[in-house]
Amino acid sequence: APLLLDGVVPVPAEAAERYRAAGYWTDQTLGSLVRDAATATARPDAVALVDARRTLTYADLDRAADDLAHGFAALGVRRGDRVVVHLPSSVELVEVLVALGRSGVVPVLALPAHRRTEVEYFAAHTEAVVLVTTGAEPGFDHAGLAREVAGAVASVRHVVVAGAGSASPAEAVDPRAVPATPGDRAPFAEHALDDLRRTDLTAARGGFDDAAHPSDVVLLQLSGGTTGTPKLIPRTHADYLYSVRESAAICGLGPGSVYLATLPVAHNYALTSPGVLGVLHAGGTVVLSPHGAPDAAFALIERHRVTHVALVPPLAHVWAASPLVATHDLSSLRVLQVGGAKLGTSAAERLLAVFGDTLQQVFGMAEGLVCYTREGDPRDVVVGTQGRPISPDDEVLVVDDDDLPVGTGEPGHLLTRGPYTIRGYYRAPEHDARSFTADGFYRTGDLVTRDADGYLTVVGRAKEQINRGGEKVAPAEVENHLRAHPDVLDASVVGEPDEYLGERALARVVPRPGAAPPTAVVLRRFLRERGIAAYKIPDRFETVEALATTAVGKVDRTPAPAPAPAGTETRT
Ligand code: J2J
Repeated sequence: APLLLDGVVPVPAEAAERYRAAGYWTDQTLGSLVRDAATATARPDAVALVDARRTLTYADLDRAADDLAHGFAALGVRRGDRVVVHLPSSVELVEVLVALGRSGVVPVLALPAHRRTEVEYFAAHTEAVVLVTTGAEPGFDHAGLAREVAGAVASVRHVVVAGAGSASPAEAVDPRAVPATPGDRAPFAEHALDDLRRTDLTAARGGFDDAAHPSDVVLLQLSGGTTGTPKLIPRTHADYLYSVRESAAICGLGPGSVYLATLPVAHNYALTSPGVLGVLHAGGTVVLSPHGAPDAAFALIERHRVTHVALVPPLAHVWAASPLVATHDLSSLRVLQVGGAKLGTSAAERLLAVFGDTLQQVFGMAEGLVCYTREGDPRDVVVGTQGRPISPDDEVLVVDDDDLPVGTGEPGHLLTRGPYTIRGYYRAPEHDARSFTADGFYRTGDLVTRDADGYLTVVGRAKEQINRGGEKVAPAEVENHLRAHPDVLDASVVGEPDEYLGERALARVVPRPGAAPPTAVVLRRFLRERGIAAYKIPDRFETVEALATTAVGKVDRTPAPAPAPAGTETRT
């Protein structure tokens, strides 16, 4: 039977029945998807994953997932438990996701850029029992962060570190291992990920019996966010994998496909649209790159004969302008996806000119709905729209401020409901009341037009969010951090146009009376020390005497109209 997690809003029974009857929701789980690929395709030796350090076949991945599932079970982690996964794009990230998916444990997907405040919030809000992190990333001490969080959040009993050497293997999978906790903070034990897969040490393997049900929550995705705290998105195996299989088909993935992941794989786009999971479903190969800069990415395309790649607009601009296009053989590329933020028509034209007929626009959201332009679509559709939804049963409404439908081609708020769109966030009932209509439509906060063929064009945004080249920033969250500074009385964060990012963040700061206005350097350092992701730190700071208000006395969040005038303080 399905496991109902508290704090998850289920799809009403009538709709669930319809989605099953239509064949959208199947018995597939994340665990069985990889098992099927490893066996049913009869290609267990095909390469599933490649990163800078390791190459895994489907059989390897299948085995690793089993071993790790047993390892997590040996730690006492059970179906329905939450595990915060804070890993860069890597073979280990995929292994851990499939392992947890197999046993019905629920990963909470932190992004690599997240820092203490965010990771601690995810752990506390979900009452996570394990943190999985890395010891192999230069530049930042992820394991140290995990230890801090584990010490501060009582529910966390284990820290699992990927890429770290096996220090004390005998204790590694013993749930009663000596606490690694200093002082009087909450006790937890630390393990190397590699020790969790050592079958000789998982003699105590018990408890795990391929338990996930297709209606179980497969993972908690991260919302772009509009509020002071990030919202988590519960997706089920059935709804998630429906979107994955259809995405794979729409994007033409098959066993011969090679997908280059340059964006963080923890993000919904690179995971499912069609992303890593789409490729695994299709039996293709995923090449994981730590970043998308042309030198690294083009070399990988050439070496692995990459067929599919997913980009955000700023990266697409860099690719189109790169002189390295001329010196690399990119002829294997068939689909170049751009999504996560609006791609302008002239940028789209430039991509077509440089990369030929490969462009696919992707407009999606971790809450569900994903739209694609399709192979064979007329040029003006590929250039000028963000595609149409995956499913014939994606219900799309374009409405005015009173929720009344507007005409074809008229701009309005995008509302949606369907076989892979959530009905509520995780443990956030008050927020749900604002984000969903009474009959379960998700208010995307996007302003769109829809043409007669159902293609959507994003024309603006009604939600309080800054889309910094695909990275989403909730102004309220950053404002709260700024207000915590002793010399700051008040602050407002707004978007302003940026040639490269599309949009960047401007913080307007009101100093406390009598205090010297804090400089941008001071405020940046302050925000970093608060432990938030670097992409949330405003690009520009302005000191103001008071925040402008609207006629009804609310802070005026109208985006700053013009780019930075010369002489103002900008990025350092
Ligand atoms: C304009 N705005 C876009 C686009 C997303 C595939 C692709 C992207 C995401 C994603 C995703 C846009 N043009 N092409 O999850 O599976 C903005 C919208 C949207 C929000 C969702 C996927 N593509 N956006 O970006 O959850 O405002 O998902 O509501 O991060 O990004 O952000 P996110």
